[in-house]
Amino acid sequence: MRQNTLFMPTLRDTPSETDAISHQLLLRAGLIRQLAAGVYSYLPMGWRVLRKIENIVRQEMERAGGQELHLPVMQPTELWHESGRYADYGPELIRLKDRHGREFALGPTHEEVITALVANDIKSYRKLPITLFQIQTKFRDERRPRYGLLRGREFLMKDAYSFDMDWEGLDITYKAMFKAYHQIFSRCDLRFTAVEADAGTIGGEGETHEFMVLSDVGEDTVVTCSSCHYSANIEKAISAPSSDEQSQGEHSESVEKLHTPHTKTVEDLVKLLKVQAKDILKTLIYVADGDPIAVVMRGDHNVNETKLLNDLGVTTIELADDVTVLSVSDAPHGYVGPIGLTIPIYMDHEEAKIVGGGIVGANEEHYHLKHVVPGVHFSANRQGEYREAQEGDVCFHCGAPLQFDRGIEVGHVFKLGTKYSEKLGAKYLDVQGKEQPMIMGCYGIGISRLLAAVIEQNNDEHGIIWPKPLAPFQVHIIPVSIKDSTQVAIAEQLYKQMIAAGIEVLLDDRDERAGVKFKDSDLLGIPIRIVVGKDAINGIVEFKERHRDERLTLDQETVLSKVMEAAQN
Ligand code: 9G3
Repeated sequence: MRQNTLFMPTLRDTPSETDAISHQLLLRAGLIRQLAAGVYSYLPMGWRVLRKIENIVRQEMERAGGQELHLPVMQPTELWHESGRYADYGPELIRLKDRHGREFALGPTHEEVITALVANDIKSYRKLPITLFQIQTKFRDERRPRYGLLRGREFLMKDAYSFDMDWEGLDITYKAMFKAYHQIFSRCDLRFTAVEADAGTIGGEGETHEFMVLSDVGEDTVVTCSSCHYSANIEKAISAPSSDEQSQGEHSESVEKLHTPHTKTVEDLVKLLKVQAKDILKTLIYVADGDPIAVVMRGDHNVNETKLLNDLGVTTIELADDVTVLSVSDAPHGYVGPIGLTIPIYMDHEEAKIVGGGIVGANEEHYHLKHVVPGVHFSANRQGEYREAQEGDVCFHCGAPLQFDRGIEVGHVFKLGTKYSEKLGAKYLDVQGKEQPMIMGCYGIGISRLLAAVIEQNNDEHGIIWPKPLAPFQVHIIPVSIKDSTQVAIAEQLYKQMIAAGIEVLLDDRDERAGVKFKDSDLLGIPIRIVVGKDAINGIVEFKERHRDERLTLDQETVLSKVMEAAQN
């Protein structure tokens, strides 16, 4: 392609209010433009890369046995009523009415649509298992779209859905998808890790994994063991406090009432009583599906609300407001304690080990109680895994230190079981002629998010450094001055030669200063650059790769073979 005609509006300066490097570079290199918050246009260079990502995904999904189809964006909301999810997502589910007043949702995902489709046309075990996938625009009205393509309101997703006869079959399909995901992210030259994830409200009955690209703009926290390679999203991660973390506390003495004025937080209490946070047992009041509950947690630990929600088997969980706190404890939060509460008390099984007793709220404003021993002075209705893993914890498997990294979720695979097939009637007749529900899985990759994630991991101060399989072009030919007829002639000759050899090549035929050409070339990040400068008269050109500083001077005749060899590896 000739750059003079190419629609690639580069920006010299960093656009304001962009807080992710990928967002800045996508805008500066002229790959995307924002139409509205979280809504983007892909310009030619951005679209070329997106299509390359799509094709890698397509190839690997087909290699894993998936069949590509294409589902509508407009989904009758009857399906969402049938699946019972209509009310689950609130304003995030974008709805509209057609001219007849019928309500549709703009598809945020397609479990309902695909399951209704399969329910209609697959009835026999002979047609199972089957995995169908699409690459489709999704709509999710995020409250705060941000970081450019990393969290948009309209984005491109590959979503696949599998239908098996039984759980054993699903296990085989799940493993095949898992392997395909490894292939996909490896071919995109990404550093990624698969982590155990929380099945969340999608109600997956089985395991679920997320594929995370490590990056400091990632919104997820990944907990990884440095030795046994346990890895999980912090929403799900379990860990053990390091042994010296165990609260020593004094041996158990009788409970003592302390006057602790104006100590609404753990920090206030630590300061006033000159104790450590781990000697305090804080009592948090939550409302779970409308009912108040108490969670008792060590002062230096945090509640993992996802674990709490899953353990209680409720749909919603949130911290109680001040009125609710007063109604269950007679004291404002900060002075709430477990002794005397009449609501259910949940305690993390680690907290139960607080030897020597801890300091708790006295359920009386400006007072706390000391030497309170769980199981002696109060008992929890239930002990479970409610604590959020934190820095300093050790692996519960092998005791090694845990690492905490931020990650961008680029893929998510789920074992769904019968959650949708039951509701939407996807049943098949088994070999005995008996009707059985299909066992489903679903598998997503954020395609547009992947484009941004690749840039997050492949950039320097000059711009993007595309992994070769994804670059918009393989070679960038730059004649230093288009006023020099020799340089233009040789550049054109090399350009035609490479096109004939099937190489994707961009020729910078613009009438621009050399500096501008080189800056744009570094910004766009094409892997191989051929500069045709003053030595062209002697048939000498310069060869440079974007990810290396070294420059080679080559005879014009050897350029093609050098490019062919460099383009492959
Ligand atoms: C909604 C809205 C947002 C959503 C969903 C539904 C996330 C929703 C989970 C999934 C699960 C998998 C198939 C591909 C892989 C992920 N956000 N999820 O179901 F109505 Cl507004 O999408 N779906």
